[in-house]
Amino acid sequence: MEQTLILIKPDAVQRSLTGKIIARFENRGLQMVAAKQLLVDQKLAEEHYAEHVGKPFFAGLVEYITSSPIIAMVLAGNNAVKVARQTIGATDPKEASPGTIRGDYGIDLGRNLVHGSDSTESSQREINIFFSSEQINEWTMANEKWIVE
Ligand code: DAT
Ligand code: MG
Repeated sequence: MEQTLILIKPDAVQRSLTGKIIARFENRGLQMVAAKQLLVDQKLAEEHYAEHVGKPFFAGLVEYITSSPIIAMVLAGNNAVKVARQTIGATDPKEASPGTIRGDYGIDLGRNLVHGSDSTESSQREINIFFSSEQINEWTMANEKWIVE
């Protein structure tokens, strides 16, 4: 069973889109196996976005993700990484297809609502930054009750 890290970013939390966004993933068949609200600090932000160190938008990205609370969650399901990325849509909301989260709720690249891991390697690294193994719902992971038979 694959896992992916999703962050509901400051803009989406401030706009009270949390429930609508979680529903998109649940409707798709992904199962929430961990979740918390937190204010990301500088160190956590730099660790999470390590792949973007040195890029011109890095400082702004860190400033933004630390600016107000986010929701971090782990979603599980078959091909969870790819399925979540499809549900989220293209990085730039202007380019994201209608029907995706970014395509339906956003217009600004710097305020694109949601983060989703881009590979299984990234997801394991990112999940470990935000959650301990004890915080993952092992019962749900072990009992694939949500899978439609
Ligand atoms: P994604 O979030 O789709 O995985 P990414 O990993 O390439 O996209 O970039 C991380 C975030 O950084 C992205 O969600 C928004 C921001 N970002 C990416 N490219 C940018 C750019 N050219 N200018 C400003 N912000 C950018
Ligand atoms: Mg990315």
